[in-house]
Amino acid sequence: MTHDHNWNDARFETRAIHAGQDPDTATGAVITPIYQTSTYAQEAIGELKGGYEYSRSDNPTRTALQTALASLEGGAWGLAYASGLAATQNISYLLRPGDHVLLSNDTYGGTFRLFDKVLTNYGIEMSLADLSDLDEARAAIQPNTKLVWVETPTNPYLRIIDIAGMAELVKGRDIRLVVDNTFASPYLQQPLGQGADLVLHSTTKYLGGHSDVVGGAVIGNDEVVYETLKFHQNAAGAVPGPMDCWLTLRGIKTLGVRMERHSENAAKVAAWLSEREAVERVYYPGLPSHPNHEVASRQMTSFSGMVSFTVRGGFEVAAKIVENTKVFTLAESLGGVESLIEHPGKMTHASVAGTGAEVEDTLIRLSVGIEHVDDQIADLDHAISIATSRQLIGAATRSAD
Ligand code: P1T
Repeated sequence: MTHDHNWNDARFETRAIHAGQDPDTATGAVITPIYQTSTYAQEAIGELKGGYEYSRSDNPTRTALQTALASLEGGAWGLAYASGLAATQNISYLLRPGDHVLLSNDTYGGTFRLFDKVLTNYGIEMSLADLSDLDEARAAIQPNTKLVWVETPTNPYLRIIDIAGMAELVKGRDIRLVVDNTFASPYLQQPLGQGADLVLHSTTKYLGGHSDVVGGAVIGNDEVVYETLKFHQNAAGAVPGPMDCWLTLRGIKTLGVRMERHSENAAKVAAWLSEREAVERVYYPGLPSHPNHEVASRQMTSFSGMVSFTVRGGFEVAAKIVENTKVFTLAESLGGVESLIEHPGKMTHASVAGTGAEVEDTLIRLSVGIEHVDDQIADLDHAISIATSRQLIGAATRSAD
């Protein structure tokens, strides 16, 4: 399988369908085949037929995915991994003992756990700061800082970090700026064009888009970094299987239309929640009241499908809401066509407990899917009324005592 045509001049939606995905040269198959093989016949010792030797090192279905990912992020290269965290681990191989990593204080719990509980055992130092505040970010950079790890929008508070501002801040220093672009997807935001050195994805989310595969990716432009990461992709071996690569490619083809609808629905859900008595605060970068709305409007083309909110009445009310929706399934993860709801404090961000980066226990996170928005809103309305009417009944009973 070869990729003769360079699709990089085509528009995003065209690249999503064609980049790295030319018809198979061996058979004409229009859709990239799942090369379900671990190894490849050699003509003579070390003489490869089609450039492939062993599927941990390379596999044609993975090559197609990597080419597509690079094209969508506007990078020179892409590398795919078994999960988003495997991709994060791979980037950590750029570090040496004594190096320091600065992370946003609002970051996916698993990313925080990898730096805090695993990489610190190997001499990597880390600290947290609110990177949506550039002055705080500047003050938090240390002489041994080698990576600044930006997630934007952040998980779960949907803060926006100014990518171009952060790039300016690390310029001229021996620091790499990594942007975890999972919540936005390359359709809405392309960090390399705004000065980031590397882009990371949990392809499990919007890129895969159907909650049927776990994967990760790193995209960049620097060839020396590529050689190091590519070496470790093979040497450490956390690679995705061909079926997983194929599912991710299949998802990527519809990324543009899905992100349009995710964003449209989430904007309506966020506006509706903002008007509810039971809702204390809504976090959505598309709301003009969001503190980073201006930065979001500058660096994203729309605001994606993630909405977080806090409720009045404590943990009990939050728990009742997440346990009483039907269109929104109570589950971790995000970015699929179906809506999900979760309690970050007890679920995705349980690993930040006791670290100072905790989330409120009245916080609920929504991954707004592409079902009809009226059904999504009716579902939330129903769950909120169950949760709050129980609270009212409880209050009435207490006052009658
Ligand atoms: O789950 P995995 O594919 O390993 O990706 C980790 C990851 C990395 N970055 C971000 C921004 C993420 O949200 C995640 C995974 N997040 C969830 C499972 C979640 O529900 O938030």
